[in-house]
Amino acid sequence: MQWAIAARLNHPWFTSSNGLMSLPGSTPAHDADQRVIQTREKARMEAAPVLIERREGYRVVTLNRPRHLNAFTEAMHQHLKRALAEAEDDGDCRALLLTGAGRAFCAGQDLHERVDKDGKAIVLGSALDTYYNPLVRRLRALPFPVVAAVNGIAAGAGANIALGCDIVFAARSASFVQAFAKIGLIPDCGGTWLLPRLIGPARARPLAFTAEPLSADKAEAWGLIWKALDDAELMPQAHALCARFTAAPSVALALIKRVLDQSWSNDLDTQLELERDSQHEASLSPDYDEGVHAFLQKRPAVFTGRRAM
Ligand code: T3D
Repeated sequence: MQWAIAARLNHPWFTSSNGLMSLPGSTPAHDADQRVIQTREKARMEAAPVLIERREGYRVVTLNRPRHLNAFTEAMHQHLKRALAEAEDDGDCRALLLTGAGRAFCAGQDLHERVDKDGKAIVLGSALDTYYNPLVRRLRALPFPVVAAVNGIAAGAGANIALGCDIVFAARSASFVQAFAKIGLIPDCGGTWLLPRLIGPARARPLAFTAEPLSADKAEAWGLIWKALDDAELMPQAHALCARFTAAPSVALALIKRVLDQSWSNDLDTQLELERDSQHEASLSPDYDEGVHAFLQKRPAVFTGRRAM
């Protein structure tokens, strides 16, 4: 603790003449080793197409190809797939924050990977089955809220992956572009399903036909996203929401996600039956017992997020 304070105060113990931090008793050789490790770590972080940060009770996943506006490559898909699987397997993870590095959220498929060695555009058959469709399904199946913090432009698959998250915050400088028609494709990643349902066909059609950008403010006004925020507010608010979910009754939240998703294709009778069964499941969780007792005892509830014992 003392060391941390001294470091912050730029104590001579910790700051060598070259500006690198050194611990008491460290030698020039040790400093050089540290420098190599730091440089390697920095290079590894810069090269990783997806960054994962573990916070108390939730994870932050950052699409990390800023020079290419975080466009999706095969490698990025593989890293993202692993990041989501690890988050799902981590019993302590109760929310996930998805964002992009640099000035964009994601510009969709990296089009450099869509040209073959003869310079011809690659014909798309089952390509979506390999990465995009499983990705959208995986995001929907995660048993906790996925919060998108759309930090900049979200185009093509990038737009629809953001919109497929549970809660979408967007910076006021961000925009959503159904870029597909510009390159002779149709909206994918669930866009043709989600857009008419969220904003109606009268708005979905021109967005898809023209590929015109939709501002974050308009996206909020149209009910396409939860909130447009001042740029400086985006990450603090997204983190605050994820932190809040870490103290939430996670079993109920997982059920809410599933029941709301299934409502899209259920009639009322089927949905009522699903609500009955899911409510039964929720009531078996210790958090329900805690919630009721906390209310009756006029105190804040302390949820554990545990399943029934
Ligand atoms: O293929 C399948 O499996 C089917 C699935 C398809 C899903 C899809 O996502 S299809 C749609 C693919 N995405 C696009 O068509 C969007 C292409 N990008 C743009 O239209 C524009 O870049 C933006 C509107 C997103 C942003 O424009 P702007 O002016 O802010 O930036 P920029 O200058 O165009 O881009 C900056 C750099 O990122 C630039 O690189 P450079 O020239 O500086 O070396 C640009 O080439 C690169 N970049 C942007 N988007 C992509 C990209 N590189 C590869 N692929 C991209 N999608």
